[in-house]
Amino acid sequence: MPVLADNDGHLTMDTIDLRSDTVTWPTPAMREAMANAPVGDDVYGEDPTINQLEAEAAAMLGKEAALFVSSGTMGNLTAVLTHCGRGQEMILGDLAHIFRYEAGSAAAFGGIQPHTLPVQPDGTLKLEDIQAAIRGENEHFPRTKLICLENTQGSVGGVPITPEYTAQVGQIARDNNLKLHIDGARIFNAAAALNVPVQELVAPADSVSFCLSKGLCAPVGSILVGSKDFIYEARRTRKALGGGMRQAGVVAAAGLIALREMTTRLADDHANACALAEGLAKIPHIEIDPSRVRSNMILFRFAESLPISIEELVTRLKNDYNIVMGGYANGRTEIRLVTHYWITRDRVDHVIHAMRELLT
Ligand code: TLP
Repeated sequence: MPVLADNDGHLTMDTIDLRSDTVTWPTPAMREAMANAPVGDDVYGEDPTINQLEAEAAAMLGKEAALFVSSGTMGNLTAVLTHCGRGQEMILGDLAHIFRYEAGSAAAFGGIQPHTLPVQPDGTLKLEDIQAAIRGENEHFPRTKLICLENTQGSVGGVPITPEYTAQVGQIARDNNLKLHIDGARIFNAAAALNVPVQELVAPADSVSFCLSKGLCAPVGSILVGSKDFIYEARRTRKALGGGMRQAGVVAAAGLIALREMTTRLADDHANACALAEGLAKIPHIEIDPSRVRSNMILFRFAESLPISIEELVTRLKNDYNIVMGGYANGRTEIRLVTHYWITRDRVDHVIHAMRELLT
């Protein structure tokens, strides 16, 4: 996600940082848990905090096993490399994070060919497109192995994907002997937005990766879940990628708090995103449809009538109001703002106030 302006590297806890939920600081409870975490060597399987985190994560997602990885990108890459061999194909959206923002890692490290389909405004891939993209057996064709969905779908504005749709894609996968992976970086946001248990959202998937380090506030880490056999293989893949960690219980301790305490409060972030969008909609030169806000993301445009350049506006927001604003989404046509734990309602009000002062 390209950023609008470089910050000077001096962001403080007072800064209102709307660029992403990846910017969230760990909470005081997380820092304390990290300091006191029991640890061991996780490559030997001996870190009690990691083992606890993996067990709780698997149970929460309704899968047999889990693997702690360093990032969402590593979770997705580990999954894709475990499911697919060289020269094989994965079907995924043309706006998928795996396709757009993961440095071509599946191609670079796995020789895996992406077969992209247009992401619809509701975040889905058309079922008929998926069906048509699956290759038949023919020596000319790559073999299709995997379908990837993203939930919430980031590039269309954090749209949650329903369990009904996911079940339909899961059925197509099973009928064609394919695997289904969900990039669930924000799967708990999706569950909160749809008000359904997270297990239901991911039940049709063979693997799911989700991030502890976004709206859940942990400083580092993601989790990959799936069957015992899949996670056994994924552990080898992670090792091959250099992702085997040692006394990483220090960071997993924050992950446990993320899972236990932060997954239940995400509706607050969604309500704040709605309030922010509604406030911005009343300000001149801003084009926004608040009804598009479905989770913790807001996409909007500045009108051509904007009296100052976007770069100048961003600089003034930072210098005069301590607000760090978004990145471009969708090829510089829209700007993205993301709410999270540190964007409280009074901070939302401050952002609306600042924008109104600068634009009227
Ligand atoms: N997304 C980041 C940027 O990379 C764009 C953000 O600010 O939203 N899947 C999805 C759907 C993601 O949004 C992200 C991060 C990832 C995977 C990768 O996670 P990390 O950054 O931990 O590798």
